[in-house]
Amino acid sequence: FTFDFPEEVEARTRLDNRPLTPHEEKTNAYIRFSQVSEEVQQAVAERRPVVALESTIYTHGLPYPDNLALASRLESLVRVNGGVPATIGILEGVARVGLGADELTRLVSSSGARKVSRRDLGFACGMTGIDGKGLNGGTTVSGTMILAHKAGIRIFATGGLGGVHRGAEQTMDVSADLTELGRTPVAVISSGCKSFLDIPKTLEYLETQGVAVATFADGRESNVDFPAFWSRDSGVRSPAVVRDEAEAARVIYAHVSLGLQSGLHFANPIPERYSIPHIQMETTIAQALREAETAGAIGAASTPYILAKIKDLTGSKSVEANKALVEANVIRGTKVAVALQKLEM
Ligand code: PSU
Ligand code: MN
Repeated sequence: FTFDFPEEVEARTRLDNRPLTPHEEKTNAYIRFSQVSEEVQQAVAERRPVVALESTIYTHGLPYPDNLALASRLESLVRVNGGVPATIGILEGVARVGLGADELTRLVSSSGARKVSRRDLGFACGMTGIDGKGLNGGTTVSGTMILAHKAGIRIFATGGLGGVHRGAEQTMDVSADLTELGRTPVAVISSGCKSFLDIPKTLEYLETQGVAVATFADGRESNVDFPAFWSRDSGVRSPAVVRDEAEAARVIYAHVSLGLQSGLHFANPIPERYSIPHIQMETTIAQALREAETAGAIGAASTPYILAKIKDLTGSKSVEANKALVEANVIRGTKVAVALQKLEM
């Protein structure tokens, strides 16, 4: 049987990529919860290399307008390397894949944007603020993966992954990024995870979840560590290595062709000249963790609090390193997307 909708509603349904609810069918009132930009839709349809970018690093990581500068820089890095960027976030209650320049500015300059992981998506899109408008939100790795996958995007580049927190055997604080990687077939390129987390437990958890984890070898033959964000070393051996972007693309191609529904993580060690030795970061991290505990920053507030403390303690050094590594990850991610497109042609 066929639905008989007004043309406009039909067009919007296609954009939103979801069937109408019975209520919407009956009333013809259509609520739009998500929207993929024309450019991204077209690029996905033409199988061009699209790279997803998250927005929590802007809403919860950097002040305005530094965050906007980084956001535009990352998008242009995707473009000059032959890809199409898709910055993802929640703007006025709509989950957007491919935010335009004005929309990006509105999101990253807004105060009170939420941090949106899988559990928060329904709230962020379903509730209204006291001003009666929809909410704004920066999507985390998990939130971004879900929306990227819905839009048909397979590559996503960012700074760092959430993980299993130290003391998780007491608090059970395990980032939703890890379970998302277990259930959503998107490849995330990042600089591993920060060592305020428990890296061995994080890798164990990813294995349990069936997540493919490899580190870019960069010419090293053996003893490659899983990187710890600011540090190329972590004292923990990476479960696997890939030589270059082409090899990463072949792994993704095989993984997806086998019908695996889990995700992949390719760790890209921070560029050498920005790397801060693991041992050196430990003192700073220990202090940040103590202060987080004193302040009672737990749950979703924990990661942003610890990150802000580390930023205070290390000053511009860690911020510069942070920007350098996310740029390197975006370039790498785009090259993987380009290599994947070649395999599929
Ligand atoms: N790690 C970083 N930088 C970040 C984050 C993690 O080095 O900005 C952000 C990402 O958006 C990540 C989220 O998905 O924090 C994880 O938060 P939690 O630990 O609450 O799951
Ligand atoms: Mn958590």
